[in-house]
Amino acid sequence: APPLITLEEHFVSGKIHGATDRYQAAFGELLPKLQSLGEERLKDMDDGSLNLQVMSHTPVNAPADECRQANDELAEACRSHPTRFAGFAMLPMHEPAAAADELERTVKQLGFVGALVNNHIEGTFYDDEKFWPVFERAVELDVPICLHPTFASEAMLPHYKGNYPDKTAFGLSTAAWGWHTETGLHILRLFASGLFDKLPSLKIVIGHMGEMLPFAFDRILPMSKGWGDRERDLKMVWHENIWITTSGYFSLAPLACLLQVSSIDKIMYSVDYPFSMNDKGLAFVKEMQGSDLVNDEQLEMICYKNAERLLKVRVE
Ligand code: GRE
Ligand code: ZN
Repeated sequence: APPLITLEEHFVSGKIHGATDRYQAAFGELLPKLQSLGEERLKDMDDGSLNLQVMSHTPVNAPADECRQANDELAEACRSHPTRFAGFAMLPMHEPAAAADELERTVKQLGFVGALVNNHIEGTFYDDEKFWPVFERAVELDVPICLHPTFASEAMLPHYKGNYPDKTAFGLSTAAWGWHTETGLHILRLFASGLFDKLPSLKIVIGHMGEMLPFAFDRILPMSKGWGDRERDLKMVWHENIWITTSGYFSLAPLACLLQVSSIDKIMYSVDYPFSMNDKGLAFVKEMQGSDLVNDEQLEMICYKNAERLLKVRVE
């Protein structure tokens, strides 16, 4: 297989209040992997023939000082293993001015390659202009912002509750459905708000084979023409501003759909470690390689070349 870069790979920092407890409760057996910024993580990377992992914190809304501390901790790990680790910043999005400044600090002083932000703050999405200074700063710094699913707000939770146990509702509100539909919705909201007219070179990354948007694209597109007086239509924005990773998905059917609606230079491999494992990712890379969906050159773009260009990194 070609060299591999992954971009949705998580850790949990002891500096973030409540984060360890939350992940202990929900994903206890994964906690050692989430906490590892060294040996165990590197071993798992080797198991998946993974060259470079871009790390980010798991979804938690944290105050600015805790974000700074977690980012410093991540930067230290990246300094210790500069050829294996890179960082996406954790930002206090509820304080947009501080979030923009922290993005700048982490990129300029810590060498981070962008940020990964939660999909919403208790149900408030970033089509609200108060958040746009963060996107403006990302454009100035020429780094991407990854929109990552986060836990449903209190107001959204009843939407997932039904005639089944709460554990089922939790699954429905997270990785089985809600995380992805809500992140797909967010991309459409950002488009409809005119954000991409204001910032035509903004770079947004989404995971999970496009958060359900590729499958629905041909139904959404004609309707989206009525969403305000946009300079570029949704299709142009999709091709020019949105990068998509394969994180958490390891099958050819969604990839085939993604390839049909997207530009090959916007598709990037990722795993979503440790919620998915790197060896499973490697098996999928080999499956892609053996399929007739992509040729060798396209596979290289997906595996590392597109990420190298977007993040301005090189694999060794
Ligand atoms: C993720 O960040 O993608 C994630 C979690 C928790 C469980 C599963 C998962 O944060 O994919
Ligand atoms: Zn993730």
